[in-house]
Amino acid sequence: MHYSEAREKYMALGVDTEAAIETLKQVPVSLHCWQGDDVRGFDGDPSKPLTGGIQTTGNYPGRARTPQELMDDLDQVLALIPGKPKMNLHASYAIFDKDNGGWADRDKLEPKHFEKWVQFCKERGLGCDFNPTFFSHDKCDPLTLTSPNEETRRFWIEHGRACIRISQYLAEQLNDVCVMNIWTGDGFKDVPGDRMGPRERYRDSIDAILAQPYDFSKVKPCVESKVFGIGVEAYTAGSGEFSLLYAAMHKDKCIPLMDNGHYHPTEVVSDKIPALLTFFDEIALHVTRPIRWDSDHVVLYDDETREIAREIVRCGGLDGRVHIALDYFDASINRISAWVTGYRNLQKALLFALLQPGSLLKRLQDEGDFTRLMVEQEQLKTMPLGEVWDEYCRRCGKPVDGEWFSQVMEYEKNVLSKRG
Ligand code: RNT
Ligand code: ZN
Repeated sequence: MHYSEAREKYMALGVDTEAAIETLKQVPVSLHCWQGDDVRGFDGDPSKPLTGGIQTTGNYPGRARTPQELMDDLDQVLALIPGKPKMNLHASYAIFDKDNGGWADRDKLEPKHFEKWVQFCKERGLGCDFNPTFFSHDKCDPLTLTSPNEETRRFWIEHGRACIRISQYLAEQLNDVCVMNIWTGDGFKDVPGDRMGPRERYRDSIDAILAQPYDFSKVKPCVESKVFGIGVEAYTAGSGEFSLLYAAMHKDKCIPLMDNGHYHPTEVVSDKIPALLTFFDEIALHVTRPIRWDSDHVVLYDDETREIAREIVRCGGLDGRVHIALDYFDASINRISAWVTGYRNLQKALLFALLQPGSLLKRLQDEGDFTRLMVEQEQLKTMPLGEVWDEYCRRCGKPVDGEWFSQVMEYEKNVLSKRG
């Protein structure tokens, strides 16, 4: 089947594939830098393990070990993904060199440590999101923003404030919104003796971070919740209620962030999107794939990814109300392929969502015609999405499915396999 036939088929449903393609080209989706090096960053000892309730598994060869290697890998990814990517950096990816005074601790980070990233983004026409890094560092005691030790807590507040200044710099330099996500893994392995103290300190710490001036139309601090992490199974300070309420009580300066790996297994973020958008002007998402826990597997073109995309689209999320980012890290397969697969799958899910006859489905529901609603929704699953997807990739100047993997293998052979 050709694209033109697929277009006709969708037209018969009242769906305009041309409009869907044009819309999707303009939807920013954040590409997380941390898939390329297993979340290690450049500011610490690379031989030390990740700490703070997140973990990567696997040791596939070819991990990026330097800023240059990571940028080279990102260029491979960028060549193979359609749409409008923007970068997503963690503070631990600061680039230190002789020209900018060498290594600096996290409380002393400055915009100059991200100058090379700004250059990278400018040359490629990308915006950039940012994240303070409250994990994998000596000053985690192991708590950070919730620590009862004032010196520790101060250090991490200063880190957060430095990151606000860096986010403001990124937004200004790249003339684009910078979403700055606050996530800490602070919590306890076993039954706590005090659940409220850490949460009060967390609240006060976020207050202190957000007291650093920034332009809220350009810098969007957010608070990411989590149900539990490895090693902190019994209690997480930044729980769902805590984070959502913090954002709700501070709507003039921050927004909530939902990561779909951070809830109980039968809860779905797709359903939470309209719930939050009923009250918030803007929300942020981390799209990932949890298997049994927050395992951060590569995003697939699966039911929940499609449902998340459908809610983003039909709740008007593409008009800047939903900030979309990817968040997964698989070290057991080729990392470029992992990056590209997840990014393309999210794009595909968004295209699927844009090709839904929204007003028909809404009308059937409002009229109580649930029989036909089910039938229509099921039929949509076998509409010729693939033809529209291929056309979208071509119009973005990017390879269609079946054309990109050999390029990744070529790069693995010539570059990745030669890394020690
Ligand atoms: C961890 C959170 C957080 C991290 C990144 C690296 O559970 O999802 O967003 O994955 O900041
Ligand atoms: Zn996340």
